[in-house]
Amino acid sequence: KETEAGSQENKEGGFTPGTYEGTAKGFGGEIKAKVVLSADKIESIEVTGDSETDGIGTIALENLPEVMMENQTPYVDAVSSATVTSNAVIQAVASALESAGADLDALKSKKGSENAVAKTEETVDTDLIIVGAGGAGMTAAITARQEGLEVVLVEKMPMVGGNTLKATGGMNAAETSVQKKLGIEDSVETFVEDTMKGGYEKNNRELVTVMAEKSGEAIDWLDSIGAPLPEVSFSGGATNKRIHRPEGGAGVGAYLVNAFKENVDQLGIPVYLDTKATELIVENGAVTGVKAEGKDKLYTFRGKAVILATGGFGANEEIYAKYRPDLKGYVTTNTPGATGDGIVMAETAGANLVDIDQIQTHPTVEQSTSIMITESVRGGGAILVNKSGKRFTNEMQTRDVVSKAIVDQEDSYSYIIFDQNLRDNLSAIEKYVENNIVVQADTIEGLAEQIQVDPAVLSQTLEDWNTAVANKKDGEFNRETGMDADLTKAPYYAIKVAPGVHHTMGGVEINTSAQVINTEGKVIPGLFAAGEVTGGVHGGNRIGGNAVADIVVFGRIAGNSAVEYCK
Ligand code: FAD
Ligand code: MEZ
Repeated sequence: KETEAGSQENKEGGFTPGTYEGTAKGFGGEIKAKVVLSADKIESIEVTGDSETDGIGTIALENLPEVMMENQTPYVDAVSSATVTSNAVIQAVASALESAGADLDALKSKKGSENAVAKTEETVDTDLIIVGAGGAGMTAAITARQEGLEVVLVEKMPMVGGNTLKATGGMNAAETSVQKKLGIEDSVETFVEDTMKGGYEKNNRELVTVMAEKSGEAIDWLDSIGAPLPEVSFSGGATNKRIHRPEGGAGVGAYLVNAFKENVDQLGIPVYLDTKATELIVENGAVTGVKAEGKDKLYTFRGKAVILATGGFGANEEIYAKYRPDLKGYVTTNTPGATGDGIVMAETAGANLVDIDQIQTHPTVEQSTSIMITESVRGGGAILVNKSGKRFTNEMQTRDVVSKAIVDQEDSYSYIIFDQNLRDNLSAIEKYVENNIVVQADTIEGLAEQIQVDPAVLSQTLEDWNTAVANKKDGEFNRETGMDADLTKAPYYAIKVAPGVHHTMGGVEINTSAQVINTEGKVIPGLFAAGEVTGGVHGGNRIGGNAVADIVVFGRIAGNSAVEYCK
């Protein structure tokens, strides 16, 4: 514990020995962290839940060195399951360490110096280095390897997937073989115009056009690698049914990541996990490699080209609150790895940044767990009501508009209401039930009582809504999509929601070949980028379903462009 001014190096250890406890709200209940400290190290961390949150588990002792500091928040990367890398676990451990008086910054630098002493150096020679094993990175890797390049993937987390793993609603694509089969009329032009309108025309139209034009073949490519998306629904801001998802309404992200990883493994692409890229190597103006820090090694990856696929910075409050101070204190839907490292590395190598202040909130996030309630629930027919039990907006507008509508309600929250029929058709909902964030009742009145709204008002709201669905006319708010099914099949469900930080639209400037552009408007030789690390596609507001389209389309383009460049 560094209590007074003075240098940390003068101290042996750094803790006051003892057992310290911290708590945080999460998983519908309370998370407790018990941290045992000796003078110079953390001996153990145990994270448990109460009756509501039972089964959180214990973090293994051998993983303790992995208590890292990200943005001055301890991030327990020992916990690799998506459910428990929740902010609640992180906050509980942080609060225990803080009650021990531990200086989190000092702990970070202490760990850094410990690592530096222990680490050996290794140089890896290859053709193409891809930083970030999320959706864009793995798509690019598969594409480039299929064309014969030697490829390595460098991933700072202990698992692949990034934010892609959390994607739920689906992937937008127009004029697809799937839409044709289902008799859905749509066009590339409408896709472009919806995206430009949703992004307040701030988007780079050339990039948007490429995404829309190549989205149909991207759906076929996914099919060819074992990841068909055979169902199509509505997302906010889309004129037509365009968001493609797995059978049964399962979350799209985990499904795609599984398929990507299988292909990566089959193609023999090495994945360096727990390996954080720290710097791009630039020689004679061209990018030729990456420096990275692994658990016990310092790597120099040397090649002919680099693709940055490091995602956005939606988990980095320090950065997003700098651009959007109003978002300080918001929960985030993002994984802890979304800290914007690639943007910083690219900028250091001369890249131009675009739309960096454009940050999106998702309107329906359960606040104690940061679990996002997919837009597909509204696309499938759910409504939003305020604490009086009344609808207050067209739920299918773009997410910036719906987020604002929720924030403008008394106490700035809303309930999303749906029925058994909707649950039956959208298996993504089961995760919400498993996490105890769903209130359920056999009647609407019973549901109203549980969420403490006037039963007569909620019943009238549902009756009016079901009439609007039957007449295909929402006189109150002019909703036109997501009205295929009424809400009449018991049991009825409600989840309390409010907005959370969700997507960072800005990033590294690229051209339509996914080449990175410098501040003088010229291509940086050897450097490509794809996915949320880039800016330009989504402009001032991303349409739901467009990020997965972006990562698959531009992941493939980046892979192919790198192949051409390397050859
Ligand atoms: P990521 O998938 O985030 O991958 C980036 C990877 O880079 C990560 O694994 C990260 O750990 C790694 N990395 C970062 N820095 C370094 C470094 N220094 N060294 C090595 N590795 C590094 N979009 C849709 O279109 N449809 C949806 O249904 C949808 N649902 C979503 C639901 C949630 C809860 C969230 C958070 C997002 C959702 N999105 C959705 C958005 C979409 O998932 C993301 O924008 C997209 O998946 C980003 O993909 P990516 O490959 O660019 O980045
Ligand atoms: O694109 C998204 O972020 C999206 C569709 C999220 C969701 O609501 O499922």
